[in-house]
Amino acid sequence: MAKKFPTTSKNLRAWVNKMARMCQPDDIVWVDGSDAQRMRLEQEAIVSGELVQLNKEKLPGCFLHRTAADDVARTEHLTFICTKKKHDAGPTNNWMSPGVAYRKAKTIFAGAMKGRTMYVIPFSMGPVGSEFSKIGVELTDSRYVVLNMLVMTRAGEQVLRQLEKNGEFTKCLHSKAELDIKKRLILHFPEDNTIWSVGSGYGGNVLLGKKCLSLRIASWLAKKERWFAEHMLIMGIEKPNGRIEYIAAAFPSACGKTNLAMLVPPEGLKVKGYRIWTVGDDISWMRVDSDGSLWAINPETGFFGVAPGTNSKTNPNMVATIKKNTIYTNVVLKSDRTVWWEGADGEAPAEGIDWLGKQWKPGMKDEKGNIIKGAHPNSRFTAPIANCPSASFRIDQHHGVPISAIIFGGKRARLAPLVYESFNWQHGVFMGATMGSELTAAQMGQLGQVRRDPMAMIPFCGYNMAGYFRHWLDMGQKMAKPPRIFHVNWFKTDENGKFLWPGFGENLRVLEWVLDRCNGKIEAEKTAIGYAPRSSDIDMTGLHVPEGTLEKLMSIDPKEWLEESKGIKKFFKQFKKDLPEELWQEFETLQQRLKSNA
Ligand code: GTP
Ligand code: SPV
Ligand code: MN
Repeated sequence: MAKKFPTTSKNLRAWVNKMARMCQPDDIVWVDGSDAQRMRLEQEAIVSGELVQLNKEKLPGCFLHRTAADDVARTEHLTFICTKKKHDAGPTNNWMSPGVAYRKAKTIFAGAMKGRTMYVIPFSMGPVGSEFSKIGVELTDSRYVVLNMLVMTRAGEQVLRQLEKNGEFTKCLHSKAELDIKKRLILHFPEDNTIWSVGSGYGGNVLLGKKCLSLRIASWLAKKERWFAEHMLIMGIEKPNGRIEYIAAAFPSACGKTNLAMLVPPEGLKVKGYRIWTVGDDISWMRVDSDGSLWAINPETGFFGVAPGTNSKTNPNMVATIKKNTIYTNVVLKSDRTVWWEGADGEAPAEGIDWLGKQWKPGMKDEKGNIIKGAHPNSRFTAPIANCPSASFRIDQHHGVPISAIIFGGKRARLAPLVYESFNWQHGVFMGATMGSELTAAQMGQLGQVRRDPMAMIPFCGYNMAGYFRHWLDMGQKMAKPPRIFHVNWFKTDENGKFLWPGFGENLRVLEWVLDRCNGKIEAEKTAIGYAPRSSDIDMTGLHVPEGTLEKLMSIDPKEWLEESKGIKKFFKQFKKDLPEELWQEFETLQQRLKSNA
């Protein structure tokens, strides 16, 4: 018994016992974080078919996993915030009362782990013991989940010791159950510090330390404890004089966070000697420190990145990162036991096994005549940050890094210019609150449709978003030196639907302007929507784009913006009286500026 329950925390033991009585696993195994245990689990997962061992010479320590065909992305319509009062979840979240939610889920969890092992994973989001950090314990019947959590979080014995100090932790329960979409629920109980996820085996639904704890539960805590839990990358930009400035950027899912966080400076800017440091690619926890500025940590230790489009040209740092100790999900298996996806390096293989496990050849078509992709558009890899050549040396710093700029962005074929800056903090909050973006493969839904996605948090805010906006406004008051706020769009297209901006490494040209603005080095042009770069202020050295490209990228059409405002107004109105008055003021003054420019 002592071996099975290696903790002195009564709280934890009681909860594990209770959940085990409900799920009825054959066995309970505590995850200790050792290499020996991990390797044992890998071997078991190969035998059970959960993992395929990849080529040991070319991809050492790498595995392939395939999910069920209808379990390939976060299922937002099955994701709920379960608060006593519906109003606390707000109009943008799915809501269920805790009583109903527990009851519904219990019927699915009951006996769901029969014939399986229940793994107990103690994990810390953030460095163990840091004042930023939060502890969770995930119970799961999936070895794939355990192996992913070991990459994505600090997990194992030392976390248990930390937990025992005050006994507090987020209770995270997961079961694959039957992997039946009709019996799938992702439930958050912020009032109980609890997450229940059942019926899925896909990343964001089941790696409960990630979106569920680090954003939905953490955003609730952050409001209460006056900090930020955000869907943001964190990166450092080092100048030749050795000074590193850090920025945090919020883009919706599959809109370029991972790529920006580890960009390689473009050829044309090489002489300037920049160096990039990756702190995080998805989640940022930020606190106001005694110096009055905002400090950030990345609570994770791994990347759960989008595979399609990743190659040596777009993201060489990631290509290097995923050469070892990586779990690939839903990509193509080649005959030499390496992997491939659309937009990977090299030619498509003559044949392979696709993400569904079927024999596949490039160019194959379905009965409707559409090309069948080998890898799922939301196929991903799980890899340790430590593998990344640009990994920051401050990742384990308890204190994090100071943030000079916050950048919002989305995927917009039209409307939003390449870059602009807010007039002040309040206007910056308005810019974030009115973000829009086209839907991608990272969520189940209609691809390409524009939806409002404030601060890239619409799927992740664990409470009433009107309160979240209030929190953002209040935090501005709390800081002596608030970061400046910007908006970017790498995805504007021309008349033929081609991207106008080359993106990826070239995005550093925009960040250069952002930092120059933060340091008060250059003036800017005042436009209806914010400060914009003067035409000569973005360094275009070595960039071969047709004449007039920058003008097209920077153009602001007041009529289009007035049209956009209708959607913003509708979005704001659903919050009724809860919406902070400041945001309506910003809305009105924007209307006036647009009308006088139209
Ligand atoms: P999540 O992990 O879902 O939160 O996504 P993310 O925001 O980290 O997005 P990621 O960096 O993985 O990029 C998603 C897709 O956008 C990939 O297919 C990239 O190749 C593509 N992409 C990233 N940056 C750029 C860019 O600057 N320009 C263009 N055109 N595409 C980009
Ligand atoms: C996202 O969808 O924003 C992701 C992947 O980063 S997931 O972990 O599935 O949420
Ligand atoms: Mn994300």
